[in-house]
Amino acid sequence: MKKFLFVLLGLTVLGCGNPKTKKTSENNSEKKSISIPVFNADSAYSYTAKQVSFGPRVPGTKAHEECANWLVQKLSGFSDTVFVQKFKARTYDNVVRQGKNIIGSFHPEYQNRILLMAHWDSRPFADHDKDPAKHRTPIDAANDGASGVSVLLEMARQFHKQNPDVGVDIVLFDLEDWGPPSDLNLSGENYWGLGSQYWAKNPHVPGYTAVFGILLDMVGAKDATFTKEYFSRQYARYYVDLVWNKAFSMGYDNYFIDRDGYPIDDDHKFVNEIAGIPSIDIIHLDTESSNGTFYEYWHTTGDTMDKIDKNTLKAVGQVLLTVVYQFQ
Ligand code: AHN
Ligand code: ZN
Repeated sequence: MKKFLFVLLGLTVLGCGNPKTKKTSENNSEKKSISIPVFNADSAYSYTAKQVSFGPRVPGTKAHEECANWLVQKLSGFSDTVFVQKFKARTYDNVVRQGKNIIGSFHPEYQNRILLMAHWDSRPFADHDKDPAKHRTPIDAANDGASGVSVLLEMARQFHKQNPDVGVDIVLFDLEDWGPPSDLNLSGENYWGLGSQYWAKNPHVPGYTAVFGILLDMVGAKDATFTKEYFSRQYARYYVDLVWNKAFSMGYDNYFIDRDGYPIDDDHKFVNEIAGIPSIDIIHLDTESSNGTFYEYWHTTGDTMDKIDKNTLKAVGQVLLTVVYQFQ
């Protein structure tokens, strides 16, 4: 049965009560032989390309609206329940903007849940572009946004074909990337992650919680390096080790690096601090890049489709499918 729920400004329009019956297989501690689906990187790549084809998904634009409709349509085809959470948030420039968090749930009746997250909006400013004339140009956000969403959509497609025996929520945050342009030197406020701050204060299901969360941020570039981001280690060390050790055992130690990374004010920080769900960030950190912290084309007009490599999408997607299907 498909349910299609719209949650508008935090008000549930259609209720979603907890079903009385629980699947007896839930919380079954017996060891079962579990088959893990194969993550299809061609499919994930096509989902990245589709998002980029709308143009920069900047809140308030036609591209943003069209992409939202497409994401809802895709998630509706794969998950048991879809929630569209509309919200208003004030950006650094004191303008109140409309955002839409888009959520797809699998086994909504299960207590045991894994939270999977990415942001789907595009940054309105290429403030780290080497050409200063482009510092207010919106970005394609192929990697910084679309890549994480595309991995989660391909995972959703696999969940639909073969349900994992755990509840899963895919949360696509809006308005992550409207933080102040760097030349304004504004800091110290929570200007980033406006969609995740809203969701953490107003989850799509009242009282929602999950065992742990995983945020994907810039997971599509060639030769990406995912070091162990600081807040992830502070709040969810066990899950950092779980994911990284799984990646090592699968031969993906060229992407998942056994080294500590800087603290990043990303969506997972709010999910940890406000919602209290231990959450990690799989984020492309690179201290050798020209920006000194992130992937080379971060917040530049160069964050385009040609930077996306199927091998990276595959590594992240296959590791996460393994973590989800082996979870018990
Ligand atoms: C800051 O730079 C403070 N936060 C970065 C979070 C982010 C932006 N991830 C992707 N785009
Ligand atoms: Zn960004």
